[in-house]
Amino acid sequence: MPVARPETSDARVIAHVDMDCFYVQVEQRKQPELRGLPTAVVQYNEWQGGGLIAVSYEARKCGVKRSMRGDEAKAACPQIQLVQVPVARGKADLNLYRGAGSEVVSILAKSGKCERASIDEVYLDLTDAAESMLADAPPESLELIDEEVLKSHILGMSREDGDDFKENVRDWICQKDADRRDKLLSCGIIIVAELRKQVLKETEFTCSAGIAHNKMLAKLASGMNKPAQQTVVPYSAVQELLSSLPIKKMKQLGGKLGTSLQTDLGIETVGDLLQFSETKLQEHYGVNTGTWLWNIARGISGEEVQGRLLPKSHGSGKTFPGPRALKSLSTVQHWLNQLSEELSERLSSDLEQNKRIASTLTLHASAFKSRDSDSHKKFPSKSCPLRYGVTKVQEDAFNLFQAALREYMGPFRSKPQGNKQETWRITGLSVSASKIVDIPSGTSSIMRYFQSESTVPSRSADGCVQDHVEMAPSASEGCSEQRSTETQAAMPEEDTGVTYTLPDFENPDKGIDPVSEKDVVSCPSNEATDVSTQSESNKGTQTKRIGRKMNNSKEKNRGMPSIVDIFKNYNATPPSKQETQEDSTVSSTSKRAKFSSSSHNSQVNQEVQERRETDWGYKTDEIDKSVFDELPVEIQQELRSFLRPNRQFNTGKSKGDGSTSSIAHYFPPLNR
Ligand code: TTP
Repeated sequence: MPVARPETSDARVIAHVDMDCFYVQVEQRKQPELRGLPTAVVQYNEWQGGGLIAVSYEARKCGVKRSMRGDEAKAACPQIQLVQVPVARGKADLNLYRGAGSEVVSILAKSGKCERASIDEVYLDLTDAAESMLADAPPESLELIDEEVLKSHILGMSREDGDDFKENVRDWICQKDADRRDKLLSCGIIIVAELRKQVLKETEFTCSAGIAHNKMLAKLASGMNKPAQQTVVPYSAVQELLSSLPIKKMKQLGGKLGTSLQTDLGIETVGDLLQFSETKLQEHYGVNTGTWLWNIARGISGEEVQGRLLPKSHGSGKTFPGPRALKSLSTVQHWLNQLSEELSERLSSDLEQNKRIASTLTLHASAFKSRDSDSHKKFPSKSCPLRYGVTKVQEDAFNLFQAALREYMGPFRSKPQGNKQETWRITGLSVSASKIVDIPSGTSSIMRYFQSESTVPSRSADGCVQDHVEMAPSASEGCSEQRSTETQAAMPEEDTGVTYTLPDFENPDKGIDPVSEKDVVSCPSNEATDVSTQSESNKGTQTKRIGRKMNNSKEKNRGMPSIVDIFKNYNATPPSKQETQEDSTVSSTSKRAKFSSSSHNSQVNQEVQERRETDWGYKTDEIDKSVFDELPVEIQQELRSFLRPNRQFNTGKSKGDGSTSSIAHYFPPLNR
């Protein structure tokens, strides 16, 4: 079925705000003597002066580029100031920059719906604010218009030499007979200029912005005039803008899809897509992608600004290019421990500051096989339920790695550690935490519980290892705060420390929900190394079941619910009576099989089912009863009242056989 097509008459006012040479500005605020000087932030390793990751506009004027190394930058601009990125755990520590990004977000968020898109980018939906301004104080009624507003670039407005440019801008903004869309944009221009001034005043950072009727156009516009400027895309200028925009410059068309459009359809600019009917595009690229392409050719995008001020996921990664590639399990484990430690730290502060918990841990790695013809095989990404606590994250990350490695090497090729024939090399590692949800209000003391690792029940969780297809359409858009630098990763002897190339996903259809793309492989995390063997033999099936040959006692321990599960339970849609009854009798394994067979289900259903599988799939006798007693008394009380509403889900359910199903049912009857 074709996707819904947004109205072309849509008159939203969307802004994309992008900080200018962000890391440089953060460093210059720390060391004001660097202001105005050509400056660059470099990775911490010393090789050839380190790779540049942010370059000031003064340095850019001297020909310095981000693709250069420190030594090259010095050759191009001898007076350049190179500042090293902060380092922790042998890798770049981006906390300083994350904090600075948050300062900006908190200022912008006051103006309307705000979406933090990456460490230094924000989308704003200013429609309400613009409509209010239009109703109360329309631009044409203003006596004074701020200089910053008058410096705006309005696409489609001619800039002839000798014109009084600012006067032209004033006329455009104040025109009485403009259509409503342009009038709303004029209000947007005034609001954004004011916001940018406020950001500068409060943080000392300059930023640039794009203002348009949708996110796609606003993002395109924000990069057109930098630094410290804003660009507007009136509805009437959209076609001209797209007709000259190289196809690869469009978000999500930088990769394979863009290449296919060039080679298969002979398309060079986004405007060239106009020659193809929607049906033709759908024939080539499928229904959703075809419609999406048809829409973008017309500047149509229905993507909403999400009200999200916090990152959607957390990630910690490092690359090991060239001779630095990792070649033994012990070095991989060392680095995974470092990355997991950083990730855990960030999860803890997210929990403490924002009362949010993440529920999925994912391992990505890039690798190659030196003696293999199959060296282009991708290293599979793996996910499992996230258990809080540094050592648990470390343990699970390493298990995921081993599972992925076995799959990567194939069942008969994996060589024991230390064997000279070992052929794998790891050039990038990252661990990330996703599916982050708010903890319901009124559970404040639970924070302390999470913070103290030692109090977390410490048994192995029921791991659910999954082939992970993607986290988000792009690292940046997904706001995982990791940056993709393929060029840097390709450099010899690079130890970037900062960046790690996440999977690149150009196909917009795949950007909807990673859950739907997963190839679920379930096994206890401590048996994750069995994954490859088992999954190989199950090729072609949607769901691979493995590692379930546990004896009874192991089976009992397996069900140890983490506190995260308890929260999930609370958040989950209550299952119907029938479903709950099924849960009490059907093992989670067989339910998985059932879920996997309903391939017609929608993505949403898959997600809900997946949640239920985790939330309601425990038999009472699978739950270690000591878990509740391990909790501090105050938490027990809190949890009791917290879980009480769930009791009613089970009313009417068969009881008395000792196998009633849900964790929620298990917890309330406490005698302490
Ligand atoms: P960008 O917004 O891409 O660039 P920028 O802010 O430095 O410069 P511009 O004014 O052109 O927008 O990236 C934001 C920050 O992210 C950047 O300052 C440093 C960091 N970064 C990396 O660490 N590695 C990368 O590959 C990129 C592109 C950015």
